[in-house]
Amino acid sequence: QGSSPAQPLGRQGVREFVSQRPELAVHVGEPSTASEWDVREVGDGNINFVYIVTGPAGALCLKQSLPYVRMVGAGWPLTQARLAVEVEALRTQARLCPRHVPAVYTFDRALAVVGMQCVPPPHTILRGALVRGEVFPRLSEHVAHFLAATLFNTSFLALSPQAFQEQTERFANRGMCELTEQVIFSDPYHGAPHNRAASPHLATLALLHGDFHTGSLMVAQDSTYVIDAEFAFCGPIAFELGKWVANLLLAFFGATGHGHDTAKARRQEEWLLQTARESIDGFLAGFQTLWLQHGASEDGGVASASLFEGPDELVPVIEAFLQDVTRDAAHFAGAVMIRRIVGIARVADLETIQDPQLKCVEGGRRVWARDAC
Ligand code: ADP
Ligand code: SR1
Ligand code: MG
Ligand code: MG
Ligand code: MG
Repeated sequence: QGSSPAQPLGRQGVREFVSQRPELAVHVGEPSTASEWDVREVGDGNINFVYIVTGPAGALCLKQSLPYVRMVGAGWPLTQARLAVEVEALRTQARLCPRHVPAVYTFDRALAVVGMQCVPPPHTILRGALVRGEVFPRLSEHVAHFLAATLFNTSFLALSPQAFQEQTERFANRGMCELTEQVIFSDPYHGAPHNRAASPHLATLALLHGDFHTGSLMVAQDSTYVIDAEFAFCGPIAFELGKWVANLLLAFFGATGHGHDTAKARRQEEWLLQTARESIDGFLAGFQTLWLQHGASEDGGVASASLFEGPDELVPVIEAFLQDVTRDAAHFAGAVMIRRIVGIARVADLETIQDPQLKCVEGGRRVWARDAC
């Protein structure tokens, strides 16, 4: 749990934290200029405090985990070990996919604070941009690349059994998995006789980002960063894909509710569906390519060459595997959409729609609100 303070660092605390650490100060400015640094708390997530520090040499992002869920307060304790998991996951993802992951500069375990690369403007959180009606032509390509590279290379297909076991233990992330089980698979169904439980086959597991939704991506027209990996764990690949598609669909169902002109909203709706399709198709193609490439090597993982005669034998196996993953992703997507509508942590895509009638959608079309809405 750690013994770090239960208070946010605050602006002065941030200045002190950075100026005492040369590996951080180098990104902001000489410590002697610290009193002039601009410090803004920008945490718009549900869980942590996040500061952007700007000085003469540039900007830096600090993320601080307190021992509770920010949106609820001290009444909902949460392990601070989540930040160590986030740091490990960001480092693993940055190794596999450096273009789309911010670099970690320093991690203070005792204080539960990480200093990392500040994703620069004009990058902005995808969910907010979607509410503003924006589209990002290269997003599906970037997401497909991130998903294929991180999920294939951390799966049982690519790693040796020993390495996979070690990764599973390192990313047990028990407290955060318990939170996910509660808020996605249990709470929204109170009163139901039992909760859904996933029982994936071993090979369909990989190191997941674990919270891969539109609030965890910072986007610009030509560039994408994936942030906020505190829920990382070795889990079903389908969960990652399902969360992503579910959040694009939530934006889709909200698109006509934000007062944009009809043509803009319709264009965004089309782009959202296309992005969902293309990012999943791109992931499937990328994952298959990585598997075939891996099949030509002998280094660890059940995808190694010796198990199959050649591509003729291997391709149908890959296709069947990915078909299972895709089907499970659709099931997870349903659960994720339900939790975002009825559970804690609802989303701006729907919550910011003022007109209750516009919140009622059916099959992508607005319908007249009924009493039940
Ligand atoms: P939480 O875990 O509470 O959801 P996040 O890691 O998602 O926190 O960060 C909250 C907000 O802080 C993000 O929505 C984003 O605006 C900002 N942020 C987080 N990491 C960075 C970064 N590396 N660079 C710039 N802004 C960031
Ligand atoms: C208390 S639940 C908070 C939620 O926010 C995060 O982004 C995760 O999705 C988590 O389930
Ligand atoms: Mg977040
Ligand atoms: Mg988070
Ligand atoms: Mg979700």
